[in-house]
Amino acid sequence: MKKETLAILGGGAAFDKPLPVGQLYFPSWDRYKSAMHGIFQRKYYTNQGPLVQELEHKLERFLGVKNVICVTNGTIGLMMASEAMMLSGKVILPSFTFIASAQALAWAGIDPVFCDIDPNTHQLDVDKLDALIDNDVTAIMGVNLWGGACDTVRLEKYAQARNLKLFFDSAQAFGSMVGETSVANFGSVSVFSFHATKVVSATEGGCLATNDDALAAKLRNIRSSYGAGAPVPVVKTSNGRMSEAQAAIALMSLEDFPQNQSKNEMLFNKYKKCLKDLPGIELIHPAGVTFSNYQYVVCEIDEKAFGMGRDTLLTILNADNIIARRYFYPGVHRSVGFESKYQQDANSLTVTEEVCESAIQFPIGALVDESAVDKICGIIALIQENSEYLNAFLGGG
Ligand code: T4K
Repeated sequence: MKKETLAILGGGAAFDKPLPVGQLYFPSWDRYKSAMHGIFQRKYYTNQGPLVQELEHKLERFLGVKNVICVTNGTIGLMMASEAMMLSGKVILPSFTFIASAQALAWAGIDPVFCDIDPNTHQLDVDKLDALIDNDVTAIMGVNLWGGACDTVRLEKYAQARNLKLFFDSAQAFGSMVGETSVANFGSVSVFSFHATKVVSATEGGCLATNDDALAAKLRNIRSSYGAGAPVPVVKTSNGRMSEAQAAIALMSLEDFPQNQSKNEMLFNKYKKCLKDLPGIELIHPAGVTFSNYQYVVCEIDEKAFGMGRDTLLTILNADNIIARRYFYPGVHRSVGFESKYQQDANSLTVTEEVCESAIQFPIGALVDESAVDKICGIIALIQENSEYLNAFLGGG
């Protein structure tokens, strides 16, 4: 391949349509029509309808937990968890996460305290917690990233020993397992996202999974629905109800999870093989799990060894319709609403700062196949071979 074939240098885009990073599950039109037909026949759109109930039961079995509470999206799930657990004061979480993790705490009136991450796994670094603990810290929110998990077992012991509450943002870890059990079985509650980009999709959606019946009863009341069961006194309620249309898609997506997971695993391994000899680009493996949804192909770009910075690479790939993304940038501690308050944390978040500048996520999921991965990796190699020229062309580094 010659450098002139790159779209940024005037060649045609490598892909006719944008190739995104998300799973983007679409069932066949016939399956979709038949699911919608059922909803139309029942004349029942929302409020703990039969499809939501079926989904909750199936998820309880799939995740191996006593209670699943389906909700409109993962963010509201995190907000509801913060309220139901009666969190107060400060809660520790990583800054290297989607902003919704911290925003949910802010909505519940909590002060987020940001912890650094492990450079090899990108997961919360348990060794850095001690320095952040004071009398105002009441809980830890672990975030299970990249289809992997933070050190859930160690975190449970750590929280228990200090009488801290513990819960998990598992938005990116649906289906992933720690030892013999799903990630849902750690902490008081685990929150999953069923956003369209996630391995199981309800277009928008999410769920909370907990083995604590009293907490589940509270969560159902906070969500507000006919499925709330016996009323439990809760100060704040919300509308987190999942609609029947969302549940219909989620049921199909859950049924197809095994095929989608194994295709993702195959594509992940293809990326691994194709990128292994390229200097300066390191693939991050889903950490801390015995089984992963393999829905995230995340690499770190070492600017010196690769010959080009992450952002320049991103610009060139995007021109070719390879819609790689720089999740997460900036770190939450540098985002609007948190930056002035948490400026001081930058010094203690050295790994987070580095990874925010070097991490890049590549396309995987329903719209990607083996030949697309070959093509993407070929283009990355071509970019590297011509990094000096391209840097000069784009005036970057
Ligand atoms: N905690 C963590 C750790 C999370 O990762 C998330 C969500 C949450 C909490 C909160 O859960 P939710 O409240 O979202 O359920 C995306 C997703 O919106 C978000 O769900 C996800 N994490 C986050 C990491 O990424 P955006 O704004 O970057 O995504 P967006 O809409 O730009 O889509 C990504 C790519 O997919 C684009 O190239 C466009 C393409 N796309 C997207 C959709 C929805 C399509 O081609 N078709 C589509 O239908 O946030």
